[in-house]
Amino acid sequence: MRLEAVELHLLAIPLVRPFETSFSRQTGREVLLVHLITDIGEGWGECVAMADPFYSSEHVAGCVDVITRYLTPSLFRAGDFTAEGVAGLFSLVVGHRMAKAAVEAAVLDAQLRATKTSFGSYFGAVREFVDCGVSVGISPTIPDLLDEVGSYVEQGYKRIKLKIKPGWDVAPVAAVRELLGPDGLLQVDANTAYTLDDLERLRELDAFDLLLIEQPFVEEDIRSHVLLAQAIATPVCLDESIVDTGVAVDAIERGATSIINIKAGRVGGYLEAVRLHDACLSLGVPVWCGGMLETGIGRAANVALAAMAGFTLPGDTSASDRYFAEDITEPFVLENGQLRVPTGSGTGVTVRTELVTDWAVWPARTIGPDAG
Ligand code: SMG
Ligand code: MG
Repeated sequence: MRLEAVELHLLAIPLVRPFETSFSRQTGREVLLVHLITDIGEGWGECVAMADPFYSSEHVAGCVDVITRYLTPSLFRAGDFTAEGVAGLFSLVVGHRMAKAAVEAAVLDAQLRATKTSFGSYFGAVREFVDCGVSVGISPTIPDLLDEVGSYVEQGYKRIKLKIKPGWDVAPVAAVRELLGPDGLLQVDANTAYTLDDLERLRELDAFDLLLIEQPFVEEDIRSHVLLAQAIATPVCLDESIVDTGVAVDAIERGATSIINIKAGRVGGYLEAVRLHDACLSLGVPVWCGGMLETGIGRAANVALAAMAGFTLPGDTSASDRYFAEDITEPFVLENGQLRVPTGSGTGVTVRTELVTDWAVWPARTIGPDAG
């Protein structure tokens, strides 16, 4: 395909309830969308970067800059390109994986719409529905937390993930384990809030039969995760640390992680996410699909990814109404704790352009051939 223009849209969407993690409390989702216009048709990609660089080093304003000054110009320079060639065209830019992933997703959407192929069939999806978990933020009190978890259980979610941090760990986990009973699937995510000094505290979590503990230590610190994995019974799962397939295989071989959270944005795109999935499958390492409070655009692609064979654990692929009263595509609705994998061309969802305009933080920015 040949690029004609890239339009960037920045939206602010209110959340139905605040989402608190070990690093921030969010009341809205500021989300960057990439709308690609090419000679074979159009595509949309969602950028998972947050407004602030607190989850990882990327943030929305940085992605806007990198997409405008580097990534889009490299597509114009390429002339004729395919989704499979995008990562190579972007390789001169170090890092900035979330920015790269958003553009690559838009290219893939345009390409697959033109060839009438769904993301699911392109990825090699093996299921029509995916099991859904839900990520539950830090609550003001344990009764508030139990109310929230109880409502998700009622809605049918198959797995609960609790955000934890020092001072909000053993007590909430114990209370939720009691609520769920011994068979309820439960896991925790620390978003790097601990150090090895907390090892004894983290070992106390072994009493609650958790599926996994996600990213207790800073992303660069693989060694401490190895030591923790040797010292506790709960499986360690890396999220932030896993920036590509090579890092994942290394972390697995060193014993730092025995389960992987796959987020396409964090690893630089859906094509790298598929490679990571394939590597984990061949190593016998279970994977699950992470989430970044996506709108319907990113959620559709995530659900298609999660339909691949190696995604054997429920993902953070919640229904649209977990975060948003209204989605910018047709909403994803839970059916028996599952989401249906879209089968239409590309992501299979339609962007409600009137909402893109209504929720815009600034007017759409068009990047043409003379940028960069
Ligand atoms: O999309 O349901 C979702 C969010 C799931 O907890 C979630 N994501 O570390 O896994 C994670 C976090 C990152 C975003 S927190 C603002
Ligand atoms: Mg995480």
